[in-house]
Amino acid sequence: MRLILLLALSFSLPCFAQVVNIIPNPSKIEMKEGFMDFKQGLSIRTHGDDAELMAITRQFGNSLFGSKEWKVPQSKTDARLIILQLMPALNAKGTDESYSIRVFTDSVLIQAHTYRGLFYGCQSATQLFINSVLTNEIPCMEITDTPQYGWRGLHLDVCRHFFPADVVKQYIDLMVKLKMNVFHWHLTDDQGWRIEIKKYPRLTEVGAWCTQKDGFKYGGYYTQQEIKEIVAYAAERYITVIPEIELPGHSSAAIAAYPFLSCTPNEPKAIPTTWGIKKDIYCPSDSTFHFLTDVLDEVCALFPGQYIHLGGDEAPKDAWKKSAVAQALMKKENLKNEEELQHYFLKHMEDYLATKGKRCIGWGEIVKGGLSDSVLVMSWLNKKAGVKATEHGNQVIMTPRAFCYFDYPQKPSDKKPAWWMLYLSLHQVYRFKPMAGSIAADKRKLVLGGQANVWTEYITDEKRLHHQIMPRIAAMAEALWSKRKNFTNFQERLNNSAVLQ
Ligand code: TNX
Repeated sequence: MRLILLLALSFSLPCFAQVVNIIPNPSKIEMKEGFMDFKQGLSIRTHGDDAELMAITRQFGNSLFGSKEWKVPQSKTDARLIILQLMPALNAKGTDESYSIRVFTDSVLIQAHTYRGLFYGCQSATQLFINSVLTNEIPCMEITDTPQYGWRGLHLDVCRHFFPADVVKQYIDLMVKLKMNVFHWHLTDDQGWRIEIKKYPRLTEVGAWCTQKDGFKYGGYYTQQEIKEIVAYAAERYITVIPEIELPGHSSAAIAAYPFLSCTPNEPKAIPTTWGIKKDIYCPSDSTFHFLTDVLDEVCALFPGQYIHLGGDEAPKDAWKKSAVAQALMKKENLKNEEELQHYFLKHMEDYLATKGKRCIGWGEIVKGGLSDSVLVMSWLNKKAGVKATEHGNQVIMTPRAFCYFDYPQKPSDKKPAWWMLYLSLHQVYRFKPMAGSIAADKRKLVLGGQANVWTEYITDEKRLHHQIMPRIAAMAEALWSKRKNFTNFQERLNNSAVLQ
């Protein structure tokens, strides 16, 4: 019987997919003879007892034995062993994310060169076991796995609608299961400023709240303590958090709190309750630069990662055209137009970040007014800005909206919430290839990866958030991690996954 099953496994893809059910699909799976049955339970052992290994083991135990799907009775004597082993290698980089899993009849060996790799091995093993709880056995096999892209991001806009810290942690939990490693946290926008800045309390006293038509005060923000906790929570899970502090546009909330930031400080200011592109943007004045460097001081202290995202998208130049301050600065710095002024603005902040050892990210529009050498470009309208940036030698993240915008409806039967939105099917997300297109072969290494963006104009609560990301996030994870792709096979693994329900 087992022999027949094994033969079926080797020759039939759908059957294979159900037995070795891991998303994202590992690079290589070699089936071996025999089965490991774990009806008597499993027990995790480690080679070594240092703190990081222990933390990984603890998390592995929680995700496996703490899962509501796990109903295997535990026997102390006959439990099968899962062994975690770090295998440092001389040439392995700290960023190495690869791992291997070997399933023998009586034990499972998870090995990696780095803790990060070991952590990912544990994620795959969790899926392997939980998806086999009906039979309590898995075939012997050898999995070797390494990701295609090093940047596998997921973004969340907490400005248009606010999501409390525990929802953010659940979001991170989902990323963990799918081996995603960058959480891009969109913390400031027109409709809300969501990060406590001690030096400027009005940013959250005023800027985090808007008064809706019915008089209801809507909003919220994260205290610095909450932010520290989330950053640490993510770090324990090998996820880097990248904060986005938008400039010079999408800044109405900050301007409502501190009108001196606008080129028209005496005009009435309010936090908008409508969506779209707003014309009141930061004025390129000394006091704005001073404010922003103060803000970035606090931001840099909270986020240990290498990158800070400074926005740069959708900044209409109407206010600058009419502003004496902006025009005088253009003249002084010999800038030809307002796009060059935006470049100057961003470069000023980028240079400041560089003094703190940080690198700056900007949305695709920043290629318009001239590119600095070190800025990382996030190409969102399509891939053109990204391609242009690679020609200039800059690193890029591809996140074209036709593949990566999870605020778009999943299918025509979903209510279409806004005129600008296209449909984005599961299949379309799965087809996403960050490197495809007209990128010269020698520039391809500049494409670090991709990410899904979740703008929340129409995502009002946690339930809707879940609806928008599931299951497209699984397709994105596989698009970014796996070299072996097959949509039918992916759908089958997805439908049979107990871990991703
Ligand atoms: C464009 S993507 C925006 C956001 C909107 C989004 C809606 C980007 C850099 N800017 O401000 O929320 O479209 O899909």
